[in-house]
Amino acid sequence: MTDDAYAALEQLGAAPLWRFYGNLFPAQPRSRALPYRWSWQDLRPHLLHFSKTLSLHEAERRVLMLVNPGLTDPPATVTTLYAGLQIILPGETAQAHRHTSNAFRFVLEGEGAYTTVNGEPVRMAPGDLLLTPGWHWHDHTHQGDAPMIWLDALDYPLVNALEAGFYEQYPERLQPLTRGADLGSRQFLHGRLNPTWLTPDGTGNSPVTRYTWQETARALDAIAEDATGSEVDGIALEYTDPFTGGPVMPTIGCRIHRLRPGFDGAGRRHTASTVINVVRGEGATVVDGVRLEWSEHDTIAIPGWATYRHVNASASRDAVLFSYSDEPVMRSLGLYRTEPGDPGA
Ligand code: 1HN
Repeated sequence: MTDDAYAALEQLGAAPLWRFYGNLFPAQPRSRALPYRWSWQDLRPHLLHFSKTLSLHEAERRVLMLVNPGLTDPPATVTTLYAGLQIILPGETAQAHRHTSNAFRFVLEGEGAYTTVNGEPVRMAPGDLLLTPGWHWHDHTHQGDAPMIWLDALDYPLVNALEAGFYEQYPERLQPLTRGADLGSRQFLHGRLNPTWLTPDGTGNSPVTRYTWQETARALDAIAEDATGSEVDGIALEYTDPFTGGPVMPTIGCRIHRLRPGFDGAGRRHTASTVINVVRGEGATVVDGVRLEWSEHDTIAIPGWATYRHVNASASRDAVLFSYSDEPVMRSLGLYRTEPGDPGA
């Protein structure tokens, strides 16, 4: 065919498959996301700067988005997921709203703030994981005496790609408190003794509003001496929905990893895209030949199908990583694949 013949097709809203085939059906996924590290030490002063110069009446949320250099429009951290750093000052409140995206917070610094989720005040302390399932009203209140900083995670890149994003602002700044503090967490505290009067809400979100660091640390400590762990991910525990034993959200799975002193992990890749925040320690994650050195509260992007391995740089101290990924999406759609590999470098 001549070029004219191709031009005629375009006018008719048609295209020759043979010119697109390789891109539409690559032999394996090629993520647009890049391996990347966001430095806590470099970003924290900017958060503090904006906390002094921008009020929470000017900005609905005071958040620095962690934008992957390969995913700037629309901004995302990995292809399906977002991460941001949020700061709130003593005495401040952040306007109530809700969206269909599922969200969670992982607390990095400070105490004395709470998020209200559908009427329940959920308290925040460093290392806590707080869930804000889709379409739940949420607002933040800080009653402590120092800035409070947390990592926000949302699945909006996925939800927007699926064109399922809805958003609504609450008619008042804050919603009324209608439930006991941390009730969703207290009701399932044991994890193996569930309230008989409650049933799952059908969304695939865990009913636990707050997974406290205290409980997480206790779970890690209980097996500190003799757990085998994974040669790739270290002693990795998955936060679970007590009703199902499955991931905490339909779109996002969360884990805590302890890498023993000197841990020198094996390499692996999977179709799930992953974001990591460093709870403590120093080390490196090698991703497709790129060495990402990390220390406390740095954030790391591991694109889907990128090969990675973790290293704890210390011979005497643990490293602890918090991770989240879209693995539940991949699994529920039958798209989860994994294999061992060597990331090089
Ligand atoms: C959001 O609702 C919060 O509620 C934080 O604190 C970050 C980023 C994108 C869209 C919604 C929050 C967000 C967000």
